[in-house]
Amino acid sequence: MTPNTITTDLVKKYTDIRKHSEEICAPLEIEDYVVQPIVDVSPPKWHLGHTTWFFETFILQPNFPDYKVFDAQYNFVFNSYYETIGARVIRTDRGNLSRPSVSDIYKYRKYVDEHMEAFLQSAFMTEAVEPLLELGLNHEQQHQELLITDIKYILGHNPLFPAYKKESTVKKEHSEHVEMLSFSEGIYEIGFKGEGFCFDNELGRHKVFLNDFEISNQLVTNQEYLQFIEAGGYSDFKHWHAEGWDWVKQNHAKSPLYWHFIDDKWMHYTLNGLRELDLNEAVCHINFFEASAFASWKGMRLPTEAEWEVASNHFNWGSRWEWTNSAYLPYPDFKKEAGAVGEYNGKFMVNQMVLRGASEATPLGHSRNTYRNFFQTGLQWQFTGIRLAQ
Ligand code: AVJ
Ligand code: FE
Repeated sequence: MTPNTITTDLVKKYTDIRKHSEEICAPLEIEDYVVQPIVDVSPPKWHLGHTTWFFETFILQPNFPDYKVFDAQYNFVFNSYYETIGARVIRTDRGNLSRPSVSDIYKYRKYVDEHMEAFLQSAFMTEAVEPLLELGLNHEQQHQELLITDIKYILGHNPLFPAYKKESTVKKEHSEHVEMLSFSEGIYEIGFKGEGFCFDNELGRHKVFLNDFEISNQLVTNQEYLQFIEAGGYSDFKHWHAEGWDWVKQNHAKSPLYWHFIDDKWMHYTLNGLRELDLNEAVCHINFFEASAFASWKGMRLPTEAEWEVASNHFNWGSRWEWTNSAYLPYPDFKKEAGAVGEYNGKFMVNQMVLRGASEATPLGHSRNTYRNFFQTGLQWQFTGIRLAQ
């Protein structure tokens, strides 16, 4: 490839990924862009601004001479958690800001995109900037998934249960054949290897010892989860962690998020609106406590992230993020990068659990079997599911 086609490919990759975030928001009404019903959910307009701020702050400002920021006040509004970059609006206030308006934020995106396109075609786009550009694009893709989960929460907690989009015509495939896959004890290697992008938390590749284990080739279905509910799973402390049982009691938890028992039927909110629960579909929107309690009730357990990664070439994955029983910790060789981007993943390596796989909300091309997602134990709003091991 000539330098010119490399540049054209880069610009195309940039514009395609940036456009996709706006496509996700296209079905929204203006009011949908602004609300923050819980602290974990960010207003869609905030995601659109924050991802733009990321390119402006980490690429254009340090690398494109004479670049002028779109609005100097936006740093305070769209900095998520970078102490290196300075003060920011507290997270719980993201939904209290009627300004910048949605239309201002779309103007901000356009301004930054025009400058990014010029930058990518300039001599300032050197090899040294490539990792940051990759990080910026992968960051945008992470927020595309968050946009979908947050939009679902916003619409799914509105008493009108509005649909985000019309029913898709794609038939869901249910495979019936459930099997426990066996693996022998031994030394295996996990962690990212090869070409292409990975996040710092997937490095370095290292050896792990695993005992004999079995892991299911299928995710737990709504039907199986319903059996747990009907067997009194939410009213018997014995399958729950202490913190999990506290969560059940404090929240009067009785079912996964978005489930509603209406007129003697289990319904659930989907992106197409309120629908009857499909019993053959993989259970979704359960937190780590629920996943663990279900596994315990079954007399099984959740896989560790190493078991999951070693086994992952032998089953289909990608429709749900799968809770593992591994704490989100640095790999033995983990190195925190210098500067603000060192805050990207490393500082969250406490009090969270690892999820493996991907989900129906994950953008195409943004999954790998070494990808380490992570969330706190009580959170249900991501597209999470359960795979059993023993
Ligand atoms: C990896 C999904 C837990 O939600 O904070 C977004 C992704 N990192 N911006 C998160 C992320 C920086 C991250 N998760
Ligand atoms: Fe972010």
